[in-house]
Amino acid sequence: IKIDLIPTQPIEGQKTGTSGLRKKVKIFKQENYLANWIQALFNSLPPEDYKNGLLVLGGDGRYFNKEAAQIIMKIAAGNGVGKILVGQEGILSTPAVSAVIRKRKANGGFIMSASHNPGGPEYDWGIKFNYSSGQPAPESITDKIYGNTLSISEIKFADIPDVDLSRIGEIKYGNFSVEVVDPVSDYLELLENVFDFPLIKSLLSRSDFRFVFDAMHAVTGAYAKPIFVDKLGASLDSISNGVPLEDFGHGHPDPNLTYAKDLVDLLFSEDGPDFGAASDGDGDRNMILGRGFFVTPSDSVAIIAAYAQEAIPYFKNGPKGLARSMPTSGALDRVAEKLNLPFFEVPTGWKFFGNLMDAGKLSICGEESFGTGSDHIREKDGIWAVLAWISIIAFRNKDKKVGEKLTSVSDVVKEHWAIYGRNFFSRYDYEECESEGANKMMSHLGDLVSKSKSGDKYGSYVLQFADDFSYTDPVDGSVASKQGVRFVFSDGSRIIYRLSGTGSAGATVRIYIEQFEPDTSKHDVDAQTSLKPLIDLALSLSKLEEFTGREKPTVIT
Ligand code: VG1
Ligand code: CO
Repeated sequence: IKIDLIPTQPIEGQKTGTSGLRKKVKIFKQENYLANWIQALFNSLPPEDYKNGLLVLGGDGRYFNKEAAQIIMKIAAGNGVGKILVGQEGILSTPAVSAVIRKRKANGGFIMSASHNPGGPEYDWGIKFNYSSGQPAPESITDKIYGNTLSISEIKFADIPDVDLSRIGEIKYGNFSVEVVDPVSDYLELLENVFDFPLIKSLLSRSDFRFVFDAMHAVTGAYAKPIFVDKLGASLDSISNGVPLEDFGHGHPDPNLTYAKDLVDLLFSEDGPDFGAASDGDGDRNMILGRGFFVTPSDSVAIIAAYAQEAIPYFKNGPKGLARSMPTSGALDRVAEKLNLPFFEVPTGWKFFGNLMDAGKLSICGEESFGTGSDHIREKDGIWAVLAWISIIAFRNKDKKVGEKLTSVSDVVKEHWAIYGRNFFSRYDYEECESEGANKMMSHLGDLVSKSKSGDKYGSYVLQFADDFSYTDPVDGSVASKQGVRFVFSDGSRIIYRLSGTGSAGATVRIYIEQFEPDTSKHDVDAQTSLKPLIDLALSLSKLEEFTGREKPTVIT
């Protein structure tokens, strides 16, 4: 094939954040914006990692993906990639990309998504590169890519026609080829090996159990029917917003109490379903709801870990180790302790779990940000989390006859609290603040940290320590510093502050608040009520209102 060498110039600001490069669509549409980044990526990889190699390509179906897919395929071919495996119509969820990379032994893959950020011409687009074991590229690679975006001078475009992504099959262009694959089959096959599908089916097909799944018009729309309905016996009307749309139906595809309001209202309505779940733009997040009950993601991963060995065949020998991101509550720590398992606390972002999994030290992990997953792949996995919960509920009810009272989601969670204690947790997000104010607030907090000492009194709380979290990867020794300011008190309560690394405009401040309560009689209190004193302390310590002008958070989870 003929390769055109197109001259270009560096473009500022192409640094990747917590999860890939995310910007407004308008920015990505600037001439060579995406092409520069893709070429910079090839300039950063060792040639043996892609020359004549296999790369996977897919995305969440958002606006601009189709155009972007053509650009990526042409540059890949121009740089000597042998073959691209792409989901039909460019669709592959983030967990599916990870699964396909692993199953097909690909060198890596591209995910076209800005995850839970809204899509459409006025909103966001994003791209992420995953490596050969299916994990998000480590910072050593993304830093190199950024460096190369600042010195790039030429893009290698293969002169091939646009590829028809609507039809499954392989198309050859000289020594380059594109294979269009079904986005669901490899991923589904993997899930069938992880879970006990007949057990799940036994619950989903019960007449006295009602399941609902909200795909939020995002990528899991492509997976929900084949998996929940066709394979597992859920009824077709249990799926809502099940068609992926380029703008997610004007929605904000983030499965939380604010943005998945319809689902929440349904579960909290009289005679609502027994189980509700939702997933985000690219299918890696999940929200789990019972009737009238919200499972916090921090509790969710702890409960999945506690039940894994009994309810999920993949873990029949017990999980190898557990891990959570730093701001995630300590509920999982208690399970690790009880099961006597290795335990890790990593910075925010899934990329930090991959090394531990590759080294055989970690099986189940999660983040408070509605991310839960395991070492079956190297990404968090929304549908996996839903199936894990259904497995738990099915396991608890497998011998019950119709008419007998079923053990519910809230029963499972409350029993867990009774055994382990409850880690009350909440996160306050202040989206799109002025960067200047947010940065000043963080440096004010940095000052507080450097002046603080153990034993200091903050109202009724006594400080154990305060720091800016730093992580040394136990596998490769790499260090990630400045990962969030935390104040940890003598009773185990924590206040954590971070700036988001996934936004596309301004700065998003996140405040995480946690307090442990061993006393069962206090477990039924609403988290906001129980955490009120600590939340007030978090707001006054940071002088948030003074620095950002915000009186109220955009999102509370
Ligand atoms: C957020 C979450 C983080 C998550 C990341 C990617 O990052 O806090 O836990 O891993 O999004 O999730 P930040 O830097 O904005 O806090 V996703 O669904 O966008 O892949
Ligand atoms: Co996501």
